[in-house]
Amino acid sequence: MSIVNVIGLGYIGLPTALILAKSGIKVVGTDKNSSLVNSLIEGKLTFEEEGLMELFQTAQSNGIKFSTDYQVAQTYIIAVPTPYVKESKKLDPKYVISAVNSVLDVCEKGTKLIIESTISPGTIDKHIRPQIEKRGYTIGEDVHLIHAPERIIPGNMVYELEHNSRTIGVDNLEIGNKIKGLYSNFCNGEIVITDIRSAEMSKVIENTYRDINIAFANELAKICRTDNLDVYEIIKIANKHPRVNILQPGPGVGGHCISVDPWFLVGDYPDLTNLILTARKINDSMPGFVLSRIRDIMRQHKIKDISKVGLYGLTYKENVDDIRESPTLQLIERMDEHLAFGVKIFDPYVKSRIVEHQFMNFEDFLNEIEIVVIMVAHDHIIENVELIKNKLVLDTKNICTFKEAFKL
Ligand code: SAJ
Repeated sequence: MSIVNVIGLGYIGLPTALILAKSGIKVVGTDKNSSLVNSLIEGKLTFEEEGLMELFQTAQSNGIKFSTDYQVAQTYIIAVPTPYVKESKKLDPKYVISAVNSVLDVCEKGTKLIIESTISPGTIDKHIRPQIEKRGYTIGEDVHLIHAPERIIPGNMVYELEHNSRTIGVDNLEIGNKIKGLYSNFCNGEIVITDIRSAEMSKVIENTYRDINIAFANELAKICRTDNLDVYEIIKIANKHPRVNILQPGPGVGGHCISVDPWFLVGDYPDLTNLILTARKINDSMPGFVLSRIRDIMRQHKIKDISKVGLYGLTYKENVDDIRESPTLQLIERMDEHLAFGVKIFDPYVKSRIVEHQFMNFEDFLNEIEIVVIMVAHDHIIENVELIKNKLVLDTKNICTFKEAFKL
């Protein structure tokens, strides 16, 4: 049986490799980071995720292998990062291009090259096809290109890998059906076959849709604050309407997807993306809004020293250890710009020290502060909410039921 070589063993590649192996496929996971590969070989997971350990154990007993080398194979799944350039907001395809080149060095004729990484619409035509052709390969004969964007949500990845619908973008239906066959080994959701550009675009607009909807909730929070209305009560009532489903306001939008992908559209269609750009700006303004709420509370209670403020939560959302683009990091950056140094930080999911004044122990953290700002609704704080009742609390995630808590 031919193997599937999964390239990039991060948040998407690793669970994908494991679930393929669980379904009985021969899988080798490849990553250029040798310490990550060694950890996996030693049986240690590189991030925490519900159900991932079980999946890992099953994949191990089914013979999954990990390596820093690209394998000779018929099928490759590329799940490497696709960062964006901060200034231009455009996607930087360097890791995908480099992975494609390394695949071309070793692949068999007729190989199926599946790109799962999120890419901006047009990336395959603009960057990947020319690269393959430059190397003298004929697309459709030597190499078949596929874009199968992932859709799983951190915190519920294993479940969603099996149950979400998927998109397969291809140049021809025959290959599309083969890839559909591969994914249906573990995916019970509907698998839609389309062309590559539509697959690229649909992925990016899914995240943009969510960004816009979160921005609406955040704008409502600001409106309600001005008039001293309870935004959560208002959203709850509005959502009783059968065709209304407003999301929840919060301290900002983080993660490597929703806060990033809409920028690809803004970068590529600057004259056409008014709504999308405005939504991005609203969500990006939220850490600043939290900062102004902190200032209000400090003034009201005559607290002058910012080091009496503690931010609870560093990750970009609850019950994950991922800090990419997190609203708390955005907030700290803003504080630094305003020369407000010394704010205290705690997150039970972040085990290494990544910011100044970060505490590793919750009680020590509480002992140092007068104001707790809940930035992330980890189960840990929900379970320990009694411990912060004697503090001033700014609850940006609406988890506190006691009426003294300040809200967004
Ligand atoms: N957030 C709010 N209010 C809400 C919901 C979320 O402020 O009502 C915030 C979260 O706190 C977080 C951010 O938005 O900071 C994003 O979190 P999320 O849970 O909405 O989404 P992600 O970034 O973890 O995952 C998204 C998902 N996409 C969609 O829901 C359309 C996931 O399915 C994708 O696979 C993933 O992006 C990706 O990789 O593209």
